[in-house]
Amino acid sequence: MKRLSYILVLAALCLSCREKADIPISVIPMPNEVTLYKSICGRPGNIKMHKADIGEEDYRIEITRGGVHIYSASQTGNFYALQTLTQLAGPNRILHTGVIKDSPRCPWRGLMLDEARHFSGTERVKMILDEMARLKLNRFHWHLTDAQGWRIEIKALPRLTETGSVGNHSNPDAPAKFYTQEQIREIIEYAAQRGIMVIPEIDMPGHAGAANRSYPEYSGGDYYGFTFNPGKEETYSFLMTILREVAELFPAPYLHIGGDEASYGSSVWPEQPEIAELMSREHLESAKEVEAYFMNRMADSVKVLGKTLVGWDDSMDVGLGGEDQVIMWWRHDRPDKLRKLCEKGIPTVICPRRPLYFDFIQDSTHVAGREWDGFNTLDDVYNFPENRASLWELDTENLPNVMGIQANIWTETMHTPQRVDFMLFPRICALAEAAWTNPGAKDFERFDQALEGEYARYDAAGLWYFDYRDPSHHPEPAGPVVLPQKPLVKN
Ligand code: TNX
Repeated sequence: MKRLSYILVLAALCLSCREKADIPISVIPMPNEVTLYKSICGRPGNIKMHKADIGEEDYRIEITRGGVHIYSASQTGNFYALQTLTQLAGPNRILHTGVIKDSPRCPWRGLMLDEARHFSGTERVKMILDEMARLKLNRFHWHLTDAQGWRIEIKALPRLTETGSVGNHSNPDAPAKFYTQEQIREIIEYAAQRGIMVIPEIDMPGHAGAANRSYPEYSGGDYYGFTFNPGKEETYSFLMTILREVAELFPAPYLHIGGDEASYGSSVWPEQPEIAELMSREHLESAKEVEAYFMNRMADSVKVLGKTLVGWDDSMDVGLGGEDQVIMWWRHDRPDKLRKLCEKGIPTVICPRRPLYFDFIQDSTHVAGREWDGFNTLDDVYNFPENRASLWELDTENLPNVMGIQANIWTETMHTPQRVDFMLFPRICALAEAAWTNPGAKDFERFDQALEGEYARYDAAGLWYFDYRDPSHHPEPAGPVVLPQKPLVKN
């Protein structure tokens, strides 16, 4: 009799362990499968790691009354499990028992930082990498060269940094700022420890102004020195010298060579003697065909260096976009291009201006930043890409062909660190959930609540973020709103 009642009590206890808990989950991005029970883990510090035959970035956590078991295949999976666990336990370090099974929606969860317009520097980049890692973002795309500045040391071509790193978008005479190769190695290592790959971008044939200031002999002849000269053989050797050093420095299998907006400078190409000669020799009829010739030669160079080419979607218009290349689709007003990429199954990273350009403002009261038929609010980023499926006539069946989702921080209007923070936080959280969490597990209300923890952390760290529910809490950073030197065309 005694024994029977003992068993009954035990069974009742067990049932209560299995009773599901309806508690808010404070993890960002929301894990894809979560079951939590009412009972509490008595020893949350007792964590055991196990090897499991699952995806590189996947993980499983089993929380029992006696401790925690983490299953993963790699250091990254293990790191992600620990991120989830820490956020789940919260400041009170309380864990409910249960099981979390998680794996990312997209393999490429990226953030791009433009260092050319305004330079961030090692400490700021490390801070951004820390925030990315916490949110399981895994690709840091580094826009290192543009018209306003050349920010990467190339040992064989010292003038690129001696001359090209002087100036920024607000002040052409601002002191030289660039990364030495040693600093770059340090950042790559810092990122790798956090599961983040660093992808360098050397933009060409346009956005080449800083390089052309340093070595004017390779300039394409347009007024702003915006393009390289595709008519000179020496230009190709010059660019190969740069790309060879970049390819050796960065372990990533990808090399981004830009390819955007060449038309801003290429209309004068046919008037340049070497380019006119190239055109007649190669039977090229227009600047566009010259651009195609240039991009295809550079694509061969990237291949010779053993890397996979990444290019902006403009490069599709000049013949790039093969199965062995990655296209970054940014022109949100050209959904036909995205449909084509999806249909052909070309590896694609989607980073459309709306809603994934973080230089766009996020509230109607803000003034310093871009707009285009509206602006990029937190929930617009959060609900991406499902919120664009019908506008772009995108068959969501084809979305699995999209390898990644990325947001881009263009820094023309971000002349202080505070402005970068303001444009980045908390939209980076919405980006992370859009890229990681399957649509069925997403819920803006839950996310909004989970942000409370992030706001507290930002406050403690002195990060200037935008809280849409209380815009006056952190007003848009004042200070001279620096207008672009050239009017911002609708690019
Ligand atoms: C377009 S996106 C650009 C950038 C600008 C950005 C400003 C792309 C490939 N080119 O050069 O910084 O717009 O939003």
